[in-house]
Amino acid sequence: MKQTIERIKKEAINELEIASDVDTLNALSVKYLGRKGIVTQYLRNISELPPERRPEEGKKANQVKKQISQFVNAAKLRLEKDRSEFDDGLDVSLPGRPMIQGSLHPVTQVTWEICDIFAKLGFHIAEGPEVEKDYYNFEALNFPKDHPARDMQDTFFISEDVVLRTHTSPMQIRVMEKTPPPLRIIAPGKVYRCDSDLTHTPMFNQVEGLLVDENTSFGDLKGILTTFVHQMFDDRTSLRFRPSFFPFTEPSAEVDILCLICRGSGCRVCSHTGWLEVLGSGMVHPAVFENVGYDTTRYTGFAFGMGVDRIAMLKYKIDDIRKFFENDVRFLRQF
Ligand code: 2NM
Repeated sequence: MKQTIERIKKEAINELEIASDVDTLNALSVKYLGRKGIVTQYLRNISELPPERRPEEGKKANQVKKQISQFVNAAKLRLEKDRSEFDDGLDVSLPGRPMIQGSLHPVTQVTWEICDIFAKLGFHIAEGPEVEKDYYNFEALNFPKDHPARDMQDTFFISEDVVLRTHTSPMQIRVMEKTPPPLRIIAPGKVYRCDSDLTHTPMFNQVEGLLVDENTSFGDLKGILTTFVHQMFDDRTSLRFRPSFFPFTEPSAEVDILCLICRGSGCRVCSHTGWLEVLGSGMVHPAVFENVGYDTTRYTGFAFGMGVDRIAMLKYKIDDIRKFFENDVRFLRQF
């Protein structure tokens, strides 16, 4: 026995420490611990030693065998762990992947824009249920029992006296019931009508506004809506008020704006009239105030409503309302 077991151990450890792959470790394991391995042979040769030295040498050599074996196993585990981390595709030198960021739906953006403009004019935002009592959707708003809007063909009925709201005006009633005048509120949200064609979807979005105070005039209504249109579009966008009828307002007016596309000269979008119908409005009918217990000798007010989907179509020059509901990211990404 030329080499002592200590020397063998030292050499083995030196070699194992620089082994950087599993194949090398396996080869070293064979070299030292295999059937013809250095440590194995050493153990075998112990039988040639004088009997009194055999137990001590045998014990030392078995210890070394165990240590080398443990070292090999630990090194293998470490290498396999390193490799599996790289196999997971972790390459810290790669540039980061950009986060895919969503955005608000164009109709939501326009709803918020409208609300912002009215918020600056002192209006509070009021939101409420989309499933509504017939009383709030029709009765309190002065719709006669036989009004065509109450027809099954126009309204989604949940039961005899519960409907999907056909406008957001029920919120105005709910707020007035709980709040003494004066008040300014706008009610944004989804509304539902039994209607579906190229320009109508059974669900659409509305913003309605209400102002109640002493000495409120039609002039105030015109002022507020003119300010709104100028902020929403631009100062060149003139308004036109046309007499109309709504059960909850008297007098009532439709509000047209100068066509955003042709500026009045006539085009397909405005059906060659030069004007676009965007708002309904009027002075609140005293019957509505009576339903909420307001003093009609002291208070007057005005209200208005608009379809947000239609305004968003005009603003972004979109010709087909269905694009808003297809959820195609190639369309939605543009806003
Ligand atoms: C419109 C047009 C005209 C309206 C009326 C009321 C209420 F509750 F005060 F009676 N809220 N909204 C109104 C008036 C809505 O939308 C086309």
